[in-house]
Amino acid sequence: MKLVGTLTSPFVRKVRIVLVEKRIDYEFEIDIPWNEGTQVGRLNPLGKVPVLVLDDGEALFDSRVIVEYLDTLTPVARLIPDIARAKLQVKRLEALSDGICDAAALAVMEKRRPLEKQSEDWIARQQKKVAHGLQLLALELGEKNWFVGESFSLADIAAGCALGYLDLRFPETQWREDYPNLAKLGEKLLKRTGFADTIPQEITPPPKQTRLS
Ligand SMILES: N[C@@H](CCC(=O)N[C@@H](CS)C(=O)NCC(=O)O)C(=O)O
Repeated sequence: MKLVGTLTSPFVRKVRIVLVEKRIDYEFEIDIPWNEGTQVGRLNPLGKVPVLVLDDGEALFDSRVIVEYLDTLTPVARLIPDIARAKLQVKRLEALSDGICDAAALAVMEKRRPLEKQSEDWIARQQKKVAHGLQLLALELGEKNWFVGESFSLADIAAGCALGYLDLRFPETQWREDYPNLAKLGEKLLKRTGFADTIPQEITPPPKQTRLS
């Protein structure tokens, strides 16, 4: 299977981490949907990454559908619990973390527009969602080791990706100072290969086809 995405997207990172945790081999194709010549629109009419292209050619999107599918492929490292209530908690926290990323990305895009076209209100609105989202994430984690139950799950992966994305796009966000419990979780997550190997960076992409396992 082939994953199409960028090195900065938190949604792509979530999928890459799930692939590592589940020990699934895949090919990674870097395609930036904003660039001229992007092929993303051929795979996903919404023009967004990640897209997972299955061996039979079917293209899966978005990241939540992809990770749910990947979790069914092998019993190695189950990331979404079978028990309905726990699954709901994991998916809710994933939605919260993804929502933080959506709002942060919208604020970034607005800031990239010419100054005279930018809306301060719009940026403030998105920043408020990020701030409130972080507040709830910290509350939900409390003093626990992991977000749901006693074990690492997709909720921890999604939250870690949101925190990493804030470091990339809003390094001035004081989430570590404001929420020491999230800071502790962030440190713990970075000890996992999947997280350590996918820290988002704005760098020149490597050659288009890269074999990863
Ligand atoms: N809900 C989607 C969000 C995907 C998304 O927003 N991807 C961004 C990159 S971070 C993108 O491809 N944007 C291109 C565009 O909006 O045209 C998911 O979870 O996969």
